Amino acid sequence: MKQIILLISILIFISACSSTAETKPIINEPRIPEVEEPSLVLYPPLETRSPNTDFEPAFKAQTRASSTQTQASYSYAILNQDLVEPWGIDVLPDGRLVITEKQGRLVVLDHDGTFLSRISGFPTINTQNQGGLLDLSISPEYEQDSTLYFTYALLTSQGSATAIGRAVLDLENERLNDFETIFVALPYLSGNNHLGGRIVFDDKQNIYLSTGDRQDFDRRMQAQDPENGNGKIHYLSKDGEIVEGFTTTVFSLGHRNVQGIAIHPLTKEVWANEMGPQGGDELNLIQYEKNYGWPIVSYGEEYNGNPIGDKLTQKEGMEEPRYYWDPVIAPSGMIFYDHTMFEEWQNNLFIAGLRAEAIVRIVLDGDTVLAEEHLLQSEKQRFRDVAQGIDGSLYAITDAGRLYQIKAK
Ligand SMILES: [Ca+2]
Repeated sequence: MKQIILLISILIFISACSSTAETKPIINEPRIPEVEEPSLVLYPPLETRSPNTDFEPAFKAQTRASSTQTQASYSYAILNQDLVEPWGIDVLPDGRLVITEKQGRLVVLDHDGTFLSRISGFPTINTQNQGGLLDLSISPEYEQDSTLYFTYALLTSQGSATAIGRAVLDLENERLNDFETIFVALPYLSGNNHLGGRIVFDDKQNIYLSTGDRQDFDRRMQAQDPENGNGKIHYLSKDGEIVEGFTTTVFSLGHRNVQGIAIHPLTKEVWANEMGPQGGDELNLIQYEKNYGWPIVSYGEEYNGNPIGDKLTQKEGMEEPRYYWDPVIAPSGMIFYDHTMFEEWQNNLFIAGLRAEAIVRIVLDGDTVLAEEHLLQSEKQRFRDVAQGIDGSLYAITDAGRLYQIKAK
């Protein structure tokens, strides 16, 4: 027994020494010149489990980058736990929260999580499996038009498809007025999975919308077909039309199931995460007309262990993910943080992690991942989406129906 205690003590001592020894020096150089950033302390990578595959990353820090920890003290609270399968969250200009529930309802909460109303009135939606009422975004001119944009698995007699609709929110009468579907990513198909569905506006008031490959093995190649609406990121006007100067809504192709899109506050780059196969979740920098490889290249494998295609991770004409996770984190909604409440979080990505059961913070250095942190891991929640409050706090919703808020202390 004594020997065991001694052995454990030695092991604890060695691991304490090695983690200190591996802690890298504080990086003082600002990574984006316009912004004075506080110091970032780097630690060994968070992920220590064996990967599912034996692929080599294409460049340093393409996976298992250093980890870091938020230096500021913060607190968090569960503001509401009565949401029913919430999927998307956004913030009104007055700080109130609008949240979609998968079965087809919009919930309005006060900034402190107090329930205000639950509103229905959506078109016919396929709510099976990964279908449902999905994401939402306030109109870029919300203060003038009170309009909300929604994504959903529109259900018709020919099957379902990822669609965008918009309506005017009438808070006084607790209803949505003038609901109209403005875009459908064709074709309609049977099946209820890999529907993408994230929506974000850029500063030109145009929309980025993600779609998915619709999961079935024999449909995957749709992602490579520029004429097909699935497995893409679409770029649309706020009326759901092709943007002036473009010839198609397809902005990028070769996506499996993009569940998070965000625009960098300074560079205006479009970043997207992607639910990969086993061991192949990705973070991509999205550029026009680029091919992101699915299902030709991937760092993952089938969930039964079979290889994807010819087991390639790189191919000419196909973009490398800027980062990948093996094992997967199942990334969902994502934002760039842009507020002074947490100076050290400025321009960092925050990704809701379903499988990770954490809010994943990613610190970027240009197009490379510098560090990763998992927040609220002790809560053991499947995080579905995140949003930034008007006060700079961070909100997150979970599959179990919780609304969290993280604030600086
Ligand atoms: Ca890819």
